[in-house]
Amino acid sequence: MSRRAADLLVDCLAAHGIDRVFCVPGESYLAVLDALHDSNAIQTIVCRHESGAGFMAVGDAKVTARPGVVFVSRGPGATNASIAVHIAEQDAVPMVLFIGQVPRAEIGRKSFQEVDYGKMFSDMAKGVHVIHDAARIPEVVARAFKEAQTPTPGPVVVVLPEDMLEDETNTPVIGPVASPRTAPASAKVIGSLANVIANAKRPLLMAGGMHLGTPGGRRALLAASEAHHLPVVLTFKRQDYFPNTHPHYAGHLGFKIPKASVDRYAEADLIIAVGTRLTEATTQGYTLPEAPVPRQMLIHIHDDPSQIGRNYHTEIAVVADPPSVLRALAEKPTEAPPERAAWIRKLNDPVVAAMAWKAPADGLLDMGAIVAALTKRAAKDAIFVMDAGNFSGWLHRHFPFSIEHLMVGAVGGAMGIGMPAAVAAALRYPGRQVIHFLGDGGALMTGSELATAVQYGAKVKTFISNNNSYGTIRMHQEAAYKGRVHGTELKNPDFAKWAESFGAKGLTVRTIEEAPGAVAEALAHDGPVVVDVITALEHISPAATISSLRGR
Ligand SMILES: Cc1ncc(C[n+]2csc(CCOP(=O)(O)OP(=O)(O)O)c2C)c(N)n1
Repeated sequence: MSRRAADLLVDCLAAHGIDRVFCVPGESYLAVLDALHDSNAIQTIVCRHESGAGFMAVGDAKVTARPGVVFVSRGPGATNASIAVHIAEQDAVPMVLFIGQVPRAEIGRKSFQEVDYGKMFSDMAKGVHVIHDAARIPEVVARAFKEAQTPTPGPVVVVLPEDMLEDETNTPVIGPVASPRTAPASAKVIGSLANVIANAKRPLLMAGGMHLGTPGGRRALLAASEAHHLPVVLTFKRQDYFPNTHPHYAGHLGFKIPKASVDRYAEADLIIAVGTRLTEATTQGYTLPEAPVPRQMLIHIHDDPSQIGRNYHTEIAVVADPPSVLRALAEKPTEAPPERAAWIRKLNDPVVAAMAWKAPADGLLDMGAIVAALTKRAAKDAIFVMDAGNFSGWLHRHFPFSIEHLMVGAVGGAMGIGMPAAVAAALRYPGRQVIHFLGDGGALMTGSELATAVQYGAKVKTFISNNNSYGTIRMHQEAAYKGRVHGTELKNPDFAKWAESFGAKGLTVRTIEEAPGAVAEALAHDGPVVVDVITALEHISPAATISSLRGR
């Protein structure tokens, strides 16, 4: 059966299980929009900025563990979307970005809005594929989805010359290729891991990566920790992988965690890194473990062999599916040496002590008051989305995440992911609370995707920390160039009115006392809400004030 290339492309996406695409339209892929017009299988979500569309795809991938799909136009559209490609690479998230391109006969002439995407994305994407021949659409789409998902997930770019999309072809659809999976670790390997663990006095299980984020992965982590008396420290923005109230919980490896905690973790005589790529944030700048030769024995369990031994001299490398290794370990419980109980307490006690939020003595409002109210009111399976910035620190420190929660944010630290990812999460799980923390800086980067939330009925609850500052950078500025404030101050709109103008509900919180009522009202509202939280810049992070940074 002969059909238009664009129709074949859409059928191929459906065959790969894609049911939603995010886009900003462009004349360079009009034929695909026309094909999507008739698709019952795929919903098109039209966004306000290509970074929003890209971040929605990243957010969708984060909450489904399936590839997110974006369509953007050439040049300006693709350059706007590039931030999401970067984050998909940094965060190891499967994403396929389709870009309309100039007609084939114009390629290479520096035509209107033309870009060489192979060059542009060479340090970000896992692959860039240009489809010159409509007959090869099924093959290239299958390759793109496989590449995006295995072995380490990431972004793949597919370039679609606009005239190719109008060609006729009778090539049949190809479904997904079987995903190559690493074999489970052998009984011998599991036995020797158990043996090493049993002999360690101060082992530390460092858990992260996408595979452990599945419900089964989380259960396996808990079971292995309990079977082997292992304290668990989670990597950056993976705080939902292990119950934060469990006595084995040792905290998370975010930015600006107290030095005392890092020093305690460093006392470990064995680090078992599972699922994580041991990136800069996780390893506290390659100090935990210390690169290139750790001070303690390092076991690294990952399903991608290229991730093991990259920065670290690793004594035991296990190339296997991380949840399956943990499940197998859980079936071979060990006794711990007598010192272990004290070690577990040493790591857990400070976390417990820091978790409960206490109203600050100066009475100033910060995001802690919102977190305290959410701790009482958020649903057991609420999804927490956070943009990048210091405001998220209160959530990291004071909210007791369980393995039913989901935490979504950019490990790679991109501002602007918050609102789009929250919209994507709310569309994917319309029955769950989606609670979104945002700064006033990030709010005006991609906050206009609130329009997309209203358009598609995504009931996102956004809490904006409004401190009239790019606060995180102000903090660094105060530390490096005391008192020389420049380029970090902001003048904001009234965010409650701003929200109302989109058709969302707008609320304002000015005092600690107002926080519980506003949280209750926001959660009860059947639609998107923005709460403008007028936070004190003095409380620049959960651990510091501007005065303390200035040495007062
Ligand atoms: C896209 C992008 N641009 C710039 C930065 C650098 N940066 C990190 S945090 C931050 C300030 C965030 O300000 P805001 O959203 O108001 O939150 P706050 O730090 O005040 O809590 C900036 C500019 C970044 N991470 N991402």
